Amino acid sequence: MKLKTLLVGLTIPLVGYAQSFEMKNQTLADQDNRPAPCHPVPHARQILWNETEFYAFFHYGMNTFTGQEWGFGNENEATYAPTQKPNPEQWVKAVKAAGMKGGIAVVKHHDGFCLWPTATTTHSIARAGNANGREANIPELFAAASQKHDMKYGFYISPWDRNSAHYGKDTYVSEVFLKQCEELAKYGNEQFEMWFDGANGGDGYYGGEGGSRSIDNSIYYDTPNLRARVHDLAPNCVLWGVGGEARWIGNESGFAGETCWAMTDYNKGASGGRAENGDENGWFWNPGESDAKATNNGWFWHQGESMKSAERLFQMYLETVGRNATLILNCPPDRRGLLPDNTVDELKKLGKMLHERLAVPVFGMDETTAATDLAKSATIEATEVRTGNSYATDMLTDDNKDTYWATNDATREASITLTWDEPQTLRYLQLMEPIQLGQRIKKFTIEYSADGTTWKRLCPVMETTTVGYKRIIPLNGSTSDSYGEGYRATKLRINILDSRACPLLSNLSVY
Ligand code: FUL
Repeated sequence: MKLKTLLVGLTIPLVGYAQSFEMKNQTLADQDNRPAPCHPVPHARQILWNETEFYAFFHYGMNTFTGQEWGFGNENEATYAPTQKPNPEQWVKAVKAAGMKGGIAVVKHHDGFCLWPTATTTHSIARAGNANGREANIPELFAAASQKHDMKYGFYISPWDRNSAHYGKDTYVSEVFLKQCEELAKYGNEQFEMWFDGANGGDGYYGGEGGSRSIDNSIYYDTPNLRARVHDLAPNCVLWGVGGEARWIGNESGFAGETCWAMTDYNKGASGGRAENGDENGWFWNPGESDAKATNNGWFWHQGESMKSAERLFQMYLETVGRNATLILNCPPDRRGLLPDNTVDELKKLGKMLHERLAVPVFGMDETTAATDLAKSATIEATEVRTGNSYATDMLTDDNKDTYWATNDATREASITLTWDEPQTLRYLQLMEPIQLGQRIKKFTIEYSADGTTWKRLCPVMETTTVGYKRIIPLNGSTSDSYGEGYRATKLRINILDSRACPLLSNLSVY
């Protein structure tokens, strides 16, 4: 009886949160001796999402014209009047030059104003103040530009709607919000993420009724139904935040914890306790996304807007993408519906840095100017290689995320040593786990040797605990001044000291 109750209790959240708990062949029956997955493991769409790594956020809409950050919902639609025809293709090209792989356009913020003509409300561009506004269907143009430039894309649709008379009632969810999500899901089934902010309730215009509406985020939006309906139309679209398939990293400053698990414990709240760190024992695959501003002011464009420096943005990249989170970097278009020149320029500088320091492929940059991956010219040896054909250390440098180095099942500690014939200058170490088999590594250290016999510890002040989808360690231990002089070395050693199951690594790069 007790067991039955327990099983029922277990089944509900697992189904609800789209986890894959499929049993794989276990070691003895499997001739390839494939390591068993260490649960929880991501859904295939969550793996694809993780591979997007670095993408843009475009906050643009009614607030761009009122100068506000949170519109009340009573704005006259005619206030939305771009001085030129908005050009999302310019946005997409600018962020591609920064090494980004996609973007999310805000097409409805909390004020409820929709940047596409929709059957669900009159508070939309259909009543914009000029033809530039009325004729630019932003999701349609953004989707087309992203497809043309081979960039992933998705939309931010605020669940909280301060304009709608229905908000707070059941009719809002069934007749407005779900329908809007479905309308947007139809702008291309290759969308990678829908962004559902957690801000909700409180006061608003609410169709003229005003007052305050309070809802319970965890049940009001009928999330299981929302997930099913969006996934029918866009199967690889991860529903962020309220959707429960990826989590907020817990701050808007552009950093994840040095320890960062992709799992959370739902019992500790929607973010699963400390969102910056995740939870080693969490039941849900709920990976972290860090939303941060490239500018110094609000999420929306404001007069006199200035950009953060490329060096500061590079630091954010190291502290998010380099710590097993994704980075969604906000670049707000102005009243012309264009990214300002200073944004475009700084993004270009960032792209150059990522390319020259970490070999990030950047459109328009020559491969010969990319950082050299020194792991490819090293002899790599491990203290142990799993019995079987395909788990040797050469899997670490074959540029294939599906192949990996592995140890035998009982092993929790192992070292990997890279040796070069000539001394090399080392600055960054990048490691990746094959997350389709779960996140495993709990602790590691890094050492180098200049003469090949004596060893010195690198970056002892950083927590070198988790790896996950991707970990990038600046070897001098500083993310703000990471490039520096580097270390002259003939050997580099990574010592894995603990792991949730036998350790696996799919990639090892050194720059
Ligand atoms: C927040 C919103 O309330 C902000 O306005 C912004 O859209 C940010 C990305 O998410 O929670």
